[in-house]
Amino acid sequence: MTGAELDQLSINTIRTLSIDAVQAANSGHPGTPMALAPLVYTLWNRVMRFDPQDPIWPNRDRFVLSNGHASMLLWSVLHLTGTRAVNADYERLGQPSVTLEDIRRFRQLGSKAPGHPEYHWVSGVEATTGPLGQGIATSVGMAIAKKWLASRYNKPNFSIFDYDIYAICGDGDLMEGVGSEAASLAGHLGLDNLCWIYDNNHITIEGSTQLTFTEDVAARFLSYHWNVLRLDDANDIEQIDHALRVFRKTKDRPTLIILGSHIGYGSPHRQDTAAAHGEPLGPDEVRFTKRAYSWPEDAQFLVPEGVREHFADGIGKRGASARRAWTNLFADYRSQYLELATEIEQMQRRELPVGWDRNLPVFPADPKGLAGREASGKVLNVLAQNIPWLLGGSADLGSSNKTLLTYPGAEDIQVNTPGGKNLHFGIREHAMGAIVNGLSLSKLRPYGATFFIFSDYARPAIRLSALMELPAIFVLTHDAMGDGEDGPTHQPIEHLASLRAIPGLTLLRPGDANEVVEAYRVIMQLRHRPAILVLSRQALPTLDRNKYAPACGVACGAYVLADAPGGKPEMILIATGSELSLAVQAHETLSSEGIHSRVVSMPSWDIFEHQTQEYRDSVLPPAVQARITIEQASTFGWERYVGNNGRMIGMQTFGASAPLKELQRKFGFEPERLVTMAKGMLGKT
Ligand SMILES: Cc1ncc(C[n+]2csc(CCOP(=O)(O)OP(=O)(O)O)c2C)c(N)n1
Repeated sequence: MTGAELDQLSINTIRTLSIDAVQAANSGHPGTPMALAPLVYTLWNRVMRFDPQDPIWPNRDRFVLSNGHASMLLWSVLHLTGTRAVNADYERLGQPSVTLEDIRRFRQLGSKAPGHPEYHWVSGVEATTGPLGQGIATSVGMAIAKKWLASRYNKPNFSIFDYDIYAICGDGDLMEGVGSEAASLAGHLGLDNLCWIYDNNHITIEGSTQLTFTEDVAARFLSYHWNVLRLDDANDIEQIDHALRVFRKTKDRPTLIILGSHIGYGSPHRQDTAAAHGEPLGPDEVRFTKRAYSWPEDAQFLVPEGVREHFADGIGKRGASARRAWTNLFADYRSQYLELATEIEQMQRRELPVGWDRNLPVFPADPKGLAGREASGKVLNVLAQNIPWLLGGSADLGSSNKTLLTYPGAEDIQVNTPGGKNLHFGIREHAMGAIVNGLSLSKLRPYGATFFIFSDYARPAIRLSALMELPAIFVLTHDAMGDGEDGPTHQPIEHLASLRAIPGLTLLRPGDANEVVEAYRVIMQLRHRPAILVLSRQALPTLDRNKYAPACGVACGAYVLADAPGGKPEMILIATGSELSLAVQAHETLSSEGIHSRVVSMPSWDIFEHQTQEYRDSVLPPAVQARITIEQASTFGWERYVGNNGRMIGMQTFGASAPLKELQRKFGFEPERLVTMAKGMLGKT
């Protein structure tokens, strides 16, 4: 067989595996894999430096399938290249990542060929995709990360990081706002290691793009400072190969390849939306289509002889030799730059460097105190010096979020300073979330910041951080009514409840400056969970830790901050964040009147729920049913801690525009209200 014949056979194998898998699952999208098989084939077998034997080799090219509904493309190539599995401890396992049996069981429970690409479930998947736009936006974070890594670690004759990032996308990805936000930033940063290939097939689920998407995409991307290439035939692999090589030579700007394609290519009758989306072809169509590919009509899940070998000769050989060369290079590097090499190794395993928590501040008791965001800024500036690969920024609110790193040498990340520490995301919260994910997938330790209210704008990406189990950090300030005059558009209400509802996400709302320090201590040690730090704008009293329990209790999610004599309370006040000091004041008043209360500081439900039953009962003794929670947010969910007899002080409406003190009075966040309520509950009015 000639090389060209083997190319075609391999492409048709990807196509027919996709057709058969979708048919067997009776769900999924066969059309896009059929049309994009030549692209994916060319990219993987001719261009990408990826070693199927070690899919987490640090200098591999990255591949992101942003149109995740075409996941069969990925399952096919991972299978045909014989990509090996890796476990959670980063150990390479002998077994394949995706077996033919997995593909037969496409979209079935337990299969390593699920409906959409899932990082952490299937080795070789670089990012979880499916919500359109996320993949391409995440790829921008990957490209920023690569430039940062190269800037810090590459040395003369040691090109330790020189990989590229490829993302495939469809109309949906380019319609979604997050894709535009990210593309704009990618152009601004001149990310010439980033290539998006746009499947310009003029079709989405509801029909032709004439219905909704008639803009000039090329002109848009040119205005973003991208290089734009056009290919009119998605089946011409030589053209595709050439365009990918042009990308690799292009400097100073990212590349968009606009690929003209026809969905469901090769299916004689069904180049329509149904064939593309959510519908298998049906048995007759499958036969016609296979005939058009000169394929045995009755064969299913057929991998013809020579196809696996062809991949082994292409990506297999190229990837293995690239990795071998890199491994040797890294060994030499290690002997010359031990410290830097150690950093790279630690980073790959998501470990922290020795001394990562040295010089963390301890804040003295102070009734005037410090804003949560101020304390956070001080801690971040220490941590960022201790942990070279901790970096991040804000969506244009750095000076408000206090996330700007201000120590000497903390540069901005810009085109000419890709190794800086301060990222400026611009007013692009959604892209920020996805970019933070991309940085984290590249093993940096990133944070992104904005006002808590605008977590809504980043939420889809935050949800994916949790789904991917990434230790991303989101610093969200102005967490309640503290910026009173901005009014209800800026006052979060339901945000705590809604973010607490995301599985696998650790949310902390610390109550004073020392709790902020301890919150960071907890967050930094997370390796496979994202964290959200919810911080006040306004100053909060720094509690006297000689009088009250030490702030290290934060590590348990909730702890007894102030207690009744002998640890025998009649009632419990539970508070978070800015309401903690109100609870303490109420407790002092109650104590002076001989009422035995306990204050529980509960910065994190999630962490508390991971403690033993014994510990949880020691903090919230089941026998003490008189409980009040206080939090400047929706009370939704607090029922679980106050029980049937408890009371909740929170928000039932949106806030209002007024100075903070007035708002606190209007909405009942004053210690006197707690005292009255507590006495009422105990029948001691
Ligand atoms: C955020 C989001 N909205 C909606 C969907 C549902 N969806 C899946 S595929 C698709 C159409 C995508 O069209 P296009 O990007 O052109 O892909 P193609 O038709 O080429 O496969 C939609 C709307 C989704 N996955 N994500």
